[in-house]
Amino acid sequence: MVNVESEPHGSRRDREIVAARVIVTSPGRNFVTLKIETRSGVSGLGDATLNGRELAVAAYLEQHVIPNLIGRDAGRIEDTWQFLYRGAYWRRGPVTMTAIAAVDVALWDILGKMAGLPLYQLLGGRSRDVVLVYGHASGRDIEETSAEVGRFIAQGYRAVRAQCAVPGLAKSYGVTRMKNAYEPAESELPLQTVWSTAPYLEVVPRLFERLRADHGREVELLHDVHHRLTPIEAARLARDLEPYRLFWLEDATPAENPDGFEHIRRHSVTPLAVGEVFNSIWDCRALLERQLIDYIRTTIVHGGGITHVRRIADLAALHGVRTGFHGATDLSPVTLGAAVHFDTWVPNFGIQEYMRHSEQTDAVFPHDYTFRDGCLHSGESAGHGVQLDEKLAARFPYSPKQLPVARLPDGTMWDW
Ligand code: CS2
Ligand code: MG
Repeated sequence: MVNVESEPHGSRRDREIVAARVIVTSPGRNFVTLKIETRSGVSGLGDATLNGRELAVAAYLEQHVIPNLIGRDAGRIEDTWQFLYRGAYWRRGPVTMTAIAAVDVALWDILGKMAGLPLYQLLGGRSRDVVLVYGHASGRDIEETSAEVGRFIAQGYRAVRAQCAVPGLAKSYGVTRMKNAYEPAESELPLQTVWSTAPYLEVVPRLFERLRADHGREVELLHDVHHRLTPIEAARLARDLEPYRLFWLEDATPAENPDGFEHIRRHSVTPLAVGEVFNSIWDCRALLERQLIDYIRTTIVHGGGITHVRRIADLAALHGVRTGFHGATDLSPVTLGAAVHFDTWVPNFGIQEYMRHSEQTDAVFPHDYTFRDGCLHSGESAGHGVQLDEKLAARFPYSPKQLPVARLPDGTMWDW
């Protein structure tokens, strides 16, 4: 029988969860954070941000999760995960799995702080010293986009995602004139945008032809289709992009239909990335086991936390698939901090998305990860190394926002 009073990371009494609360703040954009406090005074943070559905997750945590946490042993991370997953009955889905993720990450943070170890060490230690990242370049035309890619290369990025405006469309996914990162949730009700595939399929190959001509073949180039093509259109684009050696083509076609990726694989060797909208290993399974993709993007905040995403990464590794975590600015620095530790450990690491948060966001979420020479470096603080300045957070009240929707020119509802 284990003497629980002498365990290395405090006693059972020290680890008892005595309080948990949801903090919603909007330093430039909405974030939802769960803070779990133990009797020892050690607390942990988990990100619970789901862009456009923030209050749904906050309510799920406050109404259905937090009452079940009080009195639990914060050290029983796996059992808490199983309780929240199996005990929900209505399992999976983005709201449920984001809520579970927030609890999971907060408990891993507490464990690290109690053990005095950084999260990557709790997972098994360093597999690498630095974490390769990619930045987001965009432009209103090919010329401007290429200049933006050059700016990222000049900042030391070794990998850059490139998105350019689609001729004839008023708004294009991923294209922003904002100084900071692209923020798609810009209105209380969904902005209605128009999408047209034909001009898109024409401009993208020309964009990457120009990028290779301007910047050579060494820099890693990525592109996000954002779910907008049919399988055969995606196959055509992947084939047309082959001469420009992309690091990956992302969300080429809606991934609820894994068979669609058979078409792409039949016509092209352009590497494929999918998964930011997935929230469990069951969403990923077919694509991984049939090796229909090359990078899995399902990340900690929407994929059930470290405990579950670790299982997804292991399944991916069995099939030669690497991680490529989603890292948009609508995932808080708490997720980025936890992700950099995970990326530092995970054997089958691929790349980490790094859309820089605003200075306002970074002030609310002080952290110890750093960017240098195209890579992120995890800090050595215990836990995931991200804090929350609650006093400052309180100065930024929630502001309801939703993601846009897209229709074809004839009004047909499409995928944004
Ligand atoms: C995008 C995201 O970063 C990406 O790959 O797909 O910016 C996505 O549009 C947002 O996270 C949606 O909230
Ligand atoms: Mg994406």
